[in-house]
Amino acid sequence: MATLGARLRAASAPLVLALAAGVAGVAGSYLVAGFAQGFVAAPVESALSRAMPGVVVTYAILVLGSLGQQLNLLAAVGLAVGLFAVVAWFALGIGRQLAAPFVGPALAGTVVWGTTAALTGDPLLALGAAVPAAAVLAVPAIVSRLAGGSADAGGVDGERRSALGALAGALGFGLLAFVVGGRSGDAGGELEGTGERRARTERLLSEAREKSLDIAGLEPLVSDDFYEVDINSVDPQVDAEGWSLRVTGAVEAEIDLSYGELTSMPSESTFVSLRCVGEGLNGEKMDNALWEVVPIDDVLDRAGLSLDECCVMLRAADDYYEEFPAEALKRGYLAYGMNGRQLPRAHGSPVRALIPGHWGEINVKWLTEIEVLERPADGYWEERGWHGTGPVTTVAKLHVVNRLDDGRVQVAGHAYAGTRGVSRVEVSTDGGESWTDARLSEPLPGEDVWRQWAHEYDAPEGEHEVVVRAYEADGTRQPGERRSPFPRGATGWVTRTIEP
Ligand SMILES: Nc1nc2c(c(=O)[nH]1)N[C@H]1C(S)=C(S)[C@@H](COP(=O)(O)O)O[C@H]1N2
Ligand SMILES: [Mo]
Repeated sequence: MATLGARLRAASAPLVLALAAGVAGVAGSYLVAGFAQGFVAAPVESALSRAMPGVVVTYAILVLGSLGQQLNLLAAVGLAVGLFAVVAWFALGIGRQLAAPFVGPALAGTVVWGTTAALTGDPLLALGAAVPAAAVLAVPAIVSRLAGGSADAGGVDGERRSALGALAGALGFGLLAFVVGGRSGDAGGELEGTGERRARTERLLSEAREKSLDIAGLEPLVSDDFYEVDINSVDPQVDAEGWSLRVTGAVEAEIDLSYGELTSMPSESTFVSLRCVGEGLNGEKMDNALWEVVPIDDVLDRAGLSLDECCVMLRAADDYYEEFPAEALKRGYLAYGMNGRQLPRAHGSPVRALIPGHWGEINVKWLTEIEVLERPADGYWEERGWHGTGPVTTVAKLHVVNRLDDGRVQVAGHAYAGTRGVSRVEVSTDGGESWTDARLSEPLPGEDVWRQWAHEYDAPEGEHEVVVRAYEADGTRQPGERRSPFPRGATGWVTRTIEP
């Protein structure tokens, strides 16, 4: 008579095997697809983030930051493994009923293939999930064949051993897939263009290098590492050849502009800074780049369109959408180059919108459609409670504290006021009692560009508090009132306690 323990062990074998198949299926999908749309966890993750209530997403953004998105991706991978495991478990059961050892694996493989193909829309890459899942399930049958056909060669323990072996193998395969599948093809390629354009971007980029303050740890005026904010973990991959921008809705005649048409129009190289409405007061989601752009007004003019309605809805290949006043769009750009190269995939390749002076969220990446609306509507983030379609607030950030060799303290950061421009930054080293002007980097050309500031001072005895605040071009001082990022962007003066 089998003991209870043995029975439990017998029952656990198919579960372990099913789990192994789930792991192998997800790993195989990643191995063939990489971190792209064909990876089975991608559509699951995107569905998860869309289904999440606005308050949860907002909490995740404000409290967890980018960790929130990583957790979401982890949950999606777990769900995909679980889904495949359930499929495998049922298929194994059916195979057992029929006493046909290879029916279960074949059935599971077919269902995993169908599910993955349906989720990702890629039947060929879906084989990458189906084959490893089926192969893992076939392991015990193969082992028992090799052991001379006697199904209970190893008995209950043998079955459990081979299930555990399959799980170990699947985890090893997962590790391999993680290493091999983690390729990145994200950098923007060479930007085609005349020598004149290349010379122009080179000149502007070197101007930015020369004007950057030489301070250890301070990001230069053209960001080395431009922040990314996306509603999905996996960025869409939009082919420039097949891309076009449609202007639809309340227009006399629709526009359909191809990539070739756009890039053959006269372009400009312009510095534009971006900042995310969801970042903390002294957060790091604020950056600057040199963009290759065509003014949206030129595109509308060419089509004989005058935008007379109130608003526009911009739509993108990742199903993102944002609505804002048509007036802001008319002063905006279509960007297809970044820092002298093609727009990288992560920043919206092949074409994104740039709306000077406005929060990042309406700078729609992977842009596919501009719909002209007769009345206001809510965008993706506004449906989740944010109000991030307006102009940015003014801020001076404090990101660098250096001890100089001569014993002085050096503090530095970036200041940004959108199209209002930064004219001055003041620093206090006594918690706001007295103020001194900071040094500023020379302004870069452009209507919407940040500046760097720096200040050196003799460290007082003991702990002290440094406060920074910016002034706009017209002399307006940055408001001191503290406000959380939610829902319309953080305000207040950045304060930092410096230890002796
Ligand atoms: N299609 C699309 N566009 C998008 C987003 C997105 O998730 N999808 N995120 C927006 C947000 S919230 C910000 S702050 C900026 C960030 O641009 P970046 O990733 O190039 O820094 O892109 C905006 N455009
Ligand atoms: Mo954002």
